[in-house]
Amino acid sequence: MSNSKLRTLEEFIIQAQNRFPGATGELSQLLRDIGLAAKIISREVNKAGITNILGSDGSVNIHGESVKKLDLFADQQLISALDRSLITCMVISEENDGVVRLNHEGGKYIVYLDPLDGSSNIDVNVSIGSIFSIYMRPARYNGKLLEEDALQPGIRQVAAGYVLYGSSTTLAYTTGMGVSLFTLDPSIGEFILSESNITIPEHGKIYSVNEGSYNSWPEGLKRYVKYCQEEDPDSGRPYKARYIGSMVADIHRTLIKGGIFIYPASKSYPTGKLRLMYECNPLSFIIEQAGGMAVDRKRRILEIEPESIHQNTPIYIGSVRNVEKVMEFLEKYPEVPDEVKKATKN
Ligand code: AHM
Ligand code: MG
Repeated sequence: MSNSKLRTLEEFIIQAQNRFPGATGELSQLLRDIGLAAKIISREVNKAGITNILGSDGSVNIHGESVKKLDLFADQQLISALDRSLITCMVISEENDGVVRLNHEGGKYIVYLDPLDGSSNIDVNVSIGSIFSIYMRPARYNGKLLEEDALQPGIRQVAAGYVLYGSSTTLAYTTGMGVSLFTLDPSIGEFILSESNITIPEHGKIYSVNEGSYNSWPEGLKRYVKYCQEEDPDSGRPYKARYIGSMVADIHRTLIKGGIFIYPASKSYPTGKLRLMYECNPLSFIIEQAGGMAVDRKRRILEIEPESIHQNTPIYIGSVRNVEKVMEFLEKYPEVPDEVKKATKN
């Protein structure tokens, strides 16, 4: 491709905005702010080892996990980028217990962030990512901003995406009209469009789940994973097992190659481990926009009515045929650990 045909993230966003004559440009600005913060985080992730920013800063986040220095750096960069442009009124981040009210109370948007997902992988130089999810703030007669304004189902996201800091830095986002993928060219410091309207294969030959937890899974999942491992050349089985332990990286591979990623409700995590609002909703929006599917077992992830900003959910996400198959197993073998029964009151 000649350079004249390269499209930067900025150009792409502005061209997309120009297709809507009435657009105010605020969402475009917000996406550009996230793109800028992502470049700064990417630079810091790449030099983490040499600047001694790597490692735990000694504090513990609200979920009791030790916080790595880079988590805090990413959190600060993203929040201050959003604060500067006065479009966002409130941010909810994995690194902050309560909601963070920004300086512009009148801002139109509420943003959820997982500033650095997969942080246990930082120290070992394995891919990590940032995730974002954007909602419109609901209109209220008195204009007051309430914490409950942030509790909206994923189906109401106006945009969502992720940045993967891997062998290259990749940004994927959707505003509900397909998924676009950009790659950071470090020589010019710009995200360049790699692909628009990405589609996930309808069926994939990779399953991705932490098999160390096998004994604490629901029966249907145990049977499904055995099915993935059985030999059946006609359907391409045995499937490959791949599990990075960074959801962004596992979902990015699933988006490109197809297959399924699973984090179930289990004995150890009776309501699932992953967070609905800043991990599962945005990544489900991306996967659905690419033609895939994401459910918690009984419901579409995007239709779950949230009760709290940090709540967990089980997730089965990926190519439609793989997700449908695991659902068949879960229906046929409905037994779940007692802990899961108790937590879900059924
Ligand atoms: P984090 O946000 O604290 O990094 O935790 C979320 C991560 C996901 O990226 C990943 O899919 C999952 O935790 C891995 O969990 P486990 O080690 O239990 O398999
Ligand atoms: Mg996370």
